[in-house]
Amino acid sequence: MEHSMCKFRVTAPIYLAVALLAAGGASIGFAANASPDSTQAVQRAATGNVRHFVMRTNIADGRLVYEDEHGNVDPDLKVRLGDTVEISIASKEGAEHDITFPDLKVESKRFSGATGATTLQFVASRAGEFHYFCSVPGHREAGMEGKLIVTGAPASPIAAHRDASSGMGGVEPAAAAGGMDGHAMPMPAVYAPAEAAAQPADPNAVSVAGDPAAVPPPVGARAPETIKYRIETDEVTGKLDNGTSFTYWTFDKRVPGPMLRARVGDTVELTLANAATSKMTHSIDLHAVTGAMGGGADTQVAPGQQKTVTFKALHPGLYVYHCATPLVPEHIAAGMYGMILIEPAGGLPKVDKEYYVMQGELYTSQPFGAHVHQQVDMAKLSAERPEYYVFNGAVGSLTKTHELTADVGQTVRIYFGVGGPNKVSSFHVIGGVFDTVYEEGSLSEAKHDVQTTLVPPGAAAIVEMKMQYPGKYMLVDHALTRAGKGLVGVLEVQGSADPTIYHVGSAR
Ligand SMILES: [Cu+2]
Repeated sequence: MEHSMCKFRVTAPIYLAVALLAAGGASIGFAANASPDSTQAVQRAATGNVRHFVMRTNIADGRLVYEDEHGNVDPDLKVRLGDTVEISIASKEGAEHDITFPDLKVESKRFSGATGATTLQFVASRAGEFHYFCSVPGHREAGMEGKLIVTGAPASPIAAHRDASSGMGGVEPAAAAGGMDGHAMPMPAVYAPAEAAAQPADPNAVSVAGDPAAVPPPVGARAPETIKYRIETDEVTGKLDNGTSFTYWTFDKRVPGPMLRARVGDTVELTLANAATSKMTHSIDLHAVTGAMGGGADTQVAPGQQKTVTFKALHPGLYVYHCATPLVPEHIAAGMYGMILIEPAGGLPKVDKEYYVMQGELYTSQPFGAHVHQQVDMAKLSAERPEYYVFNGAVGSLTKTHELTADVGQTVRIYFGVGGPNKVSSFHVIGGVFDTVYEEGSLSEAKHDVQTTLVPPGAAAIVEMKMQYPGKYMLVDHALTRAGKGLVGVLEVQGSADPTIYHVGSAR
């Protein structure tokens, strides 16, 4: 901050007079800080034409973008030095956005489908190329970035006059500008990207830990039919760990989202409803769907809206679903993944217990264990350096909040998947050997007697174990550093111990 202010004094003697005007009654940007004379001041600083741009946000080719009125994506905004730049901008797809010119210290207020269009206005009093982008975390990375190109020479002595003021050394630019014009100029706040101070954990954070026992009943031997599902996307302040909260984006307020279950040949009608309280667009791409980007393109749902797609389950197996709204890995890391099981004709062999477990990782600004409200760190997401690894959404989901249980003699089946978004799991149960593994979620072939099975992001495995000895069996990723970052679960098996299977001491 100190450094940037110094830099500002040396290099930017108020080249840019900024005023922001409200459109349609929406108050925006710096208007709240502007003096009643600010518009007047801008009029004096502006020496060129007023250049009006109508823009909107959209989702195009899997990216979040700005569009101009001709449909150009992330357009170059070309103006001449001294022009007044006026931008009217709206959220076409409904999610919350802004438009920020950090080099010029100009940013709009956040706007969404609910707020309607907003307008910002400023004078281009410095030549050059200046990036604009959306400062909502993840949106710039998802595609919302363009350039303002300011060309030409100063059209009046004002700029030269102001250049001369750069000799004022440590004088505050606002004071300098005010002195020159005899009016207080509206000084933009210093643009502060995501590096805001850590917020305290929210004491009202709710549990999003998915219950591993929340498995729909087996399909059995029935004929194909049409089944209907409705899932709601919700953005909730959830408990990531004791003393740590996080803003989760979820399917049905839990992580993973609900397990769906159908049989091959079924027609599945799926409605995705985005809660009115959401700030983001959300969607669903089911890996069990053939065509249409798994439903991802047709289910982009704005806050307060819903959309329905219908698909036929052509392939049996266990499939991941996830949100497919840019920036997709950001939505997945925030908790937007789940699984759909498509049973083969005749169903799966009967077992005593079925569980639903998914692994994911979180990229937070503060380190693992910090007692704060964790924010997403886009640089760590980009570098694939997570702070947390979790089963079912949160630290302790499968050790404290929920537990997997079985009795000696029972057969346990775990539907295991990796939401990721990035990390492969070496799924292992400490103390157990998988009697059967359906690798990669494929039911075409079973493997037997497996210690650890590899599950990539966006994939699944079905593992089965007949529990033959009591005790605590630990669910882990055998990349065991991750156990210290939250990734551990417990399967508690009760019953009598058979000493021929295991006992302490010498052979009898
Ligand atoms: Cu989403």
